[in-house]
Amino acid sequence: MIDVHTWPTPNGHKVHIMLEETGLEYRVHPVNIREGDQFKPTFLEISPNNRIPAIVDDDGPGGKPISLFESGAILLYLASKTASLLPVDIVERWTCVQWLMWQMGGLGPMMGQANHFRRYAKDKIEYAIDRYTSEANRLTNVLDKRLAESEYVASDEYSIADISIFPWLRGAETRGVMLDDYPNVKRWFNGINARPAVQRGLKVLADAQSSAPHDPKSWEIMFGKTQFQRR
Ligand SMILES: N[C@@H](CCC(=O)N[C@@H](CS)C(=O)NCC(=O)O)C(=O)O
Repeated sequence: MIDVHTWPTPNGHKVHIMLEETGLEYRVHPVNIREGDQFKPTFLEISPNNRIPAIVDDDGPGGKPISLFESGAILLYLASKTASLLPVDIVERWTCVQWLMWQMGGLGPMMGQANHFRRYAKDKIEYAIDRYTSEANRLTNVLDKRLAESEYVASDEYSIADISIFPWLRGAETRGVMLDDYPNVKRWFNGINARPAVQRGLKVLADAQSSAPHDPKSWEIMFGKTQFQRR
Protein backbone atom coordinates (compact mmCIF):
# COMPACT_ATOMS: atom_id res chain seq x y z
CA MET A 1 0.00 0.00 0.00
CA ILE A 2 1.23 3.47 -0.83
CA ASP A 3 0.44 6.35 1.51
CA VAL A 4 0.43 9.61 -0.39
CA HIS A 5 0.72 12.86 1.55
CA THR A 6 -0.61 15.45 -0.77
CA TRP A 7 -2.81 18.36 -1.79
CA PRO A 8 -4.60 19.12 -5.09
CA THR A 9 -1.90 21.27 -6.75
CA PRO A 10 0.07 20.60 -9.97
CA ASN A 11 2.82 18.71 -8.13
CA GLY A 12 0.26 16.70 -6.19
CA HIS A 13 -1.72 15.93 -9.36
CA LYS A 14 1.32 14.36 -11.03
CA VAL A 15 1.43 11.68 -8.36
CA HIS A 16 -2.36 11.21 -8.22
CA ILE A 17 -2.40 10.66 -12.00
CA MET A 18 0.56 8.28 -11.86
CA LEU A 19 -1.08 6.21 -9.12
CA GLU A 20 -4.26 5.97 -11.16
CA GLU A 21 -2.39 5.13 -14.38
CA THR A 22 -0.45 2.32 -12.69
CA GLY A 23 -3.41 0.95 -10.73
CA LEU A 24 -1.36 0.81 -7.51
CA GLU A 25 -3.31 0.74 -4.26
CA TYR A 26 -2.99 3.99 -2.33
CA ARG A 27 -4.34 5.95 0.62
CA VAL A 28 -4.58 9.73 0.56
CA HIS A 29 -3.43 11.85 3.52
CA PRO A 30 -4.41 15.50 2.95
CA VAL A 31 -1.75 18.08 3.82
CA ASN A 32 -3.55 21.41 3.79
CA ILE A 33 -0.74 23.75 2.75
CA ARG A 34 -2.90 26.85 3.25
CA GLU A 35 -3.38 25.91 6.91
CA GLY A 36 0.24 24.99 7.62
CA ASP A 37 0.02 21.17 7.72
CA GLN A 38 3.30 21.07 5.76
CA PHE A 39 5.14 22.28 8.89
CA LYS A 40 3.88 19.53 11.20
CA PRO A 41 6.78 17.43 12.57
CA THR A 42 5.21 14.16 11.35
CA PHE A 43 5.09 15.50 7.79
CA LEU A 44 8.58 17.03 7.98
CA GLU A 45 9.91 13.60 8.90
CA ILE A 46 9.03 12.34 5.42
CA SER A 47 9.28 15.65 3.58
CA PRO A 48 11.91 17.86 5.26
CA ASN A 49 11.49 20.47 2.51
CA ASN A 50 7.91 21.15 3.75
CA ARG A 51 6.48 20.52 0.31
CA ILE A 52 3.89 18.07 -0.99
CA PRO A 53 3.81 15.48 -2.50
CA ALA A 54 5.50 12.73 -0.50
CA ILE A 55 4.86 8.99 -0.42
CA VAL A 56 5.54 6.10 1.90
CA ASP A 57 5.52 2.68 0.26
CA ASP A 58 5.38 -0.08 2.87
CA ASP A 59 6.47 -2.55 0.18
CA GLY A 60 9.59 -0.80 -1.09
CA PRO A 61 12.86 -2.31 -2.35
CA GLY A 62 13.60 -5.60 -0.59
CA GLY A 63 10.08 -5.56 0.88
CA LYS A 64 11.10 -2.74 3.24
CA PRO A 65 9.30 0.60 3.60
CA ILE A 66 10.63 3.58 1.67
CA SER A 67 9.59 7.21 1.89
CA LEU A 68 10.18 9.74 -0.86
CA PHE A 69 9.59 13.43 -1.51
CA GLU A 70 10.04 15.43 -4.78
CA SER A 71 7.43 14.61 -7.42
CA GLY A 72 10.02 13.77 -10.11
CA ALA A 73 11.69 11.19 -7.86
CA ILE A 74 8.27 9.76 -6.96
CA LEU A 75 7.32 9.40 -10.64
CA LEU A 76 10.61 7.66 -11.41
CA TYR A 77 10.18 5.37 -8.42
CA LEU A 78 6.61 4.38 -9.30
CA ALA A 79 7.56 3.87 -12.96
CA SER A 80 10.42 1.62 -11.94
CA LYS A 81 8.31 -0.26 -9.37
CA THR A 82 5.63 -1.05 -11.96
CA ALA A 83 7.87 -1.21 -15.06
CA SER A 84 5.52 1.20 -16.80
CA LEU A 85 5.38 4.72 -18.25
CA LEU A 86 9.17 4.87 -18.70
CA PRO A 87 10.26 3.81 -22.21
CA VAL A 88 12.23 0.56 -22.47
CA ASP A 89 14.34 1.77 -25.40
CA ILE A 90 17.43 3.30 -23.82
CA VAL A 91 17.52 6.45 -25.97
CA GLU A 92 13.82 7.07 -25.40
CA ARG A 93 14.28 6.40 -21.68
CA TRP A 94 16.94 9.10 -21.33
CA THR A 95 14.87 11.43 -23.49
CA CYS A 96 12.03 10.86 -21.03
CA VAL A 97 14.30 11.64 -18.06
CA GLN A 98 15.57 14.73 -19.89
CA TRP A 99 12.04 16.15 -20.29
CA LEU A 100 11.17 15.20 -16.72
CA MET A 101 14.18 17.26 -15.54
CA TRP A 102 13.11 20.07 -17.88
CA GLN A 103 9.74 20.15 -16.16
CA MET A 104 11.20 19.91 -12.63
CA GLY A 105 13.88 22.56 -13.12
CA GLY A 106 12.19 24.81 -15.69
CA LEU A 107 8.50 24.70 -16.51
CA GLY A 108 7.24 24.02 -12.96
CA PRO A 109 9.28 26.68 -11.15
CA MET A 110 8.74 29.33 -13.86
CA MET A 111 4.99 28.70 -14.04
CA GLY A 112 4.95 28.86 -10.24
CA GLN A 113 6.75 32.21 -10.19
CA ALA A 114 4.49 33.59 -12.96
CA ASN A 115 1.49 32.58 -10.86
CA HIS A 116 3.01 34.09 -7.72
CA PHE A 117 3.85 37.48 -9.15
CA ARG A 118 0.67 37.74 -11.22
CA ARG A 119 -1.72 36.67 -8.44
CA TYR A 120 -0.21 36.52 -4.97
CA ALA A 121 2.58 39.09 -4.59
CA LYS A 122 1.41 42.00 -2.45
CA ASP A 123 3.17 44.51 -4.74
CA LYS A 124 2.53 44.25 -8.45
CA ILE A 125 6.11 44.30 -9.70
CA GLU A 126 6.00 44.79 -13.45
CA TYR A 127 9.53 43.52 -14.02
CA ALA A 128 8.84 40.22 -12.19
CA ILE A 129 5.44 39.71 -13.85
CA ASP A 130 6.95 40.31 -17.26
CA ARG A 131 10.02 38.16 -16.67
CA TYR A 132 8.16 35.08 -15.40
CA THR A 133 5.27 35.35 -17.85
CA SER A 134 7.82 35.57 -20.68
CA GLU A 135 9.75 32.59 -19.31
CA ALA A 136 6.53 30.55 -18.98
CA ASN A 137 5.71 31.36 -22.62
CA ARG A 138 9.25 30.67 -23.82
CA LEU A 139 9.16 27.22 -22.19
CA THR A 140 5.69 26.46 -23.58
CA ASN A 141 7.02 27.30 -27.03
CA VAL A 142 9.93 24.86 -26.51
CA LEU A 143 7.33 22.21 -25.67
CA ASP A 144 5.22 23.15 -28.68
CA LYS A 145 8.18 22.62 -31.02
CA ARG A 146 8.92 19.25 -29.44
CA LEU A 147 5.30 18.17 -29.83
CA ALA A 148 5.35 19.15 -33.51
CA GLU A 149 7.76 16.27 -34.07
CA SER A 150 6.58 13.70 -31.52
CA GLU A 151 3.15 12.54 -30.40
CA TYR A 152 4.12 12.58 -26.74
CA VAL A 153 6.96 14.41 -25.05
CA ALA A 154 9.59 11.65 -24.79
CA SER A 155 8.58 9.60 -27.84
CA ASP A 156 5.41 8.34 -29.48
CA GLU A 157 4.64 6.63 -26.18
CA TYR A 158 2.86 8.27 -23.22
CA SER A 159 5.25 8.44 -20.24
CA ILE A 160 6.02 10.06 -16.90
CA ALA A 161 7.42 13.05 -18.83
CA ASP A 162 3.87 13.80 -20.04
CA ILE A 163 2.43 13.17 -16.57
CA SER A 164 4.89 15.64 -15.02
CA ILE A 165 4.15 18.43 -17.52
CA PHE A 166 0.39 18.11 -18.01
CA PRO A 167 -0.78 19.53 -14.63
CA TRP A 168 1.27 22.69 -15.19
CA LEU A 169 -0.65 23.45 -18.38
CA ARG A 170 -4.03 23.30 -16.61
CA GLY A 171 -5.17 26.84 -15.98
CA ALA A 172 -2.20 28.10 -18.01
CA GLU A 173 -4.05 31.34 -18.77
CA THR A 174 -3.74 32.42 -15.12
CA ARG A 175 0.04 32.33 -15.70
CA GLY A 176 -0.33 34.38 -18.88
CA VAL A 177 0.03 31.40 -21.26
CA MET A 178 -2.76 30.98 -23.84
CA LEU A 179 -2.90 27.42 -25.16
CA ASP A 180 -4.51 28.65 -28.41
CA ASP A 181 -1.11 30.16 -29.23
CA TYR A 182 0.51 26.69 -29.01
CA PRO A 183 -1.46 24.29 -31.27
CA ASN A 184 0.76 21.24 -30.71
CA VAL A 185 0.60 21.67 -26.93
CA LYS A 186 -3.17 22.08 -27.18
CA ARG A 187 -3.55 18.86 -29.21
CA TRP A 188 -1.37 16.95 -26.71
CA PHE A 189 -3.11 18.53 -23.67
CA ASN A 190 -6.59 17.57 -24.90
CA GLY A 191 -5.48 13.98 -25.55
CA ILE A 192 -4.06 13.58 -22.05
CA ASN A 193 -6.99 15.32 -20.41
CA ALA A 194 -9.31 12.76 -22.03
CA ARG A 195 -7.59 9.78 -20.39
CA PRO A 196 -9.86 8.16 -17.77
CA ALA A 197 -6.96 7.66 -15.31
CA VAL A 198 -6.06 11.34 -15.62
CA GLN A 199 -9.62 12.35 -14.86
CA ARG A 200 -9.65 10.04 -11.84
CA GLY A 201 -6.33 11.49 -10.64
CA LEU A 202 -7.68 15.01 -10.93
CA LYS A 203 -10.61 14.07 -8.69
CA VAL A 204 -8.31 13.27 -5.73
CA LEU A 205 -9.08 15.88 -3.04
CA ALA A 206 -10.94 17.89 -5.70
CA ASP A 207 -13.29 19.28 -3.04
CA ALA A 208 -10.33 20.86 -1.27
CA GLN A 209 -9.04 22.61 -4.39
CA SER A 210 -9.25 26.36 -4.20
CA SER A 211 -8.49 29.05 -6.70
CA ALA A 212 -9.70 31.65 -4.21
CA PRO A 213 -7.22 34.39 -3.32
CA HIS A 214 -5.27 33.86 -0.11
CA ASP A 215 -6.65 35.37 3.07
CA PRO A 216 -4.08 37.11 5.31
CA LYS A 217 -3.58 33.95 7.40
CA SER A 218 -2.92 31.57 4.49
CA TRP A 219 -0.75 34.20 2.75
CA GLU A 220 1.40 34.47 5.87
CA ILE A 221 1.73 30.65 6.05
CA MET A 222 2.68 30.25 2.40
CA PHE A 223 4.74 33.39 1.78
CA GLY A 224 5.38 35.11 5.09
CA LYS A 225 7.33 34.48 8.28
CA THR A 226 5.88 30.99 8.92
CA GLN A 227 7.30 29.76 5.61
CA PHE A 228 10.80 31.04 6.30
CA GLN A 229 11.11 30.15 9.97
CA ARG A 230 14.08 27.85 10.64
CA ARG A 231 12.97 24.37 11.68
N1 LIG B 1 10.03 20.33 -6.45
C1 LIG B 1 8.93 19.94 -5.60
C2 LIG B 1 8.01 21.12 -5.45
C3 LIG B 1 6.85 20.80 -4.54
C4 LIG B 1 6.01 22.03 -4.23
O1 LIG B 1 6.37 23.18 -4.55
N2 LIG B 1 4.88 21.79 -3.58
C5 LIG B 1 4.01 22.90 -3.17
C6 LIG B 1 2.60 22.66 -3.70
S1 LIG B 1 2.59 22.53 -5.47
C7 LIG B 1 3.95 22.93 -1.66
O2 LIG B 1 3.95 21.91 -1.00
N3 LIG B 1 3.94 24.12 -1.07
C8 LIG B 1 3.89 24.27 0.35
C9 LIG B 1 4.63 25.48 0.82
O3 LIG B 1 5.03 26.30 -0.03
O4 LIG B 1 4.81 25.63 2.03
C10 LIG B 1 8.20 18.74 -6.21
O5 LIG B 1 8.14 18.68 -7.44
O6 LIG B 1 7.73 17.87 -5.47
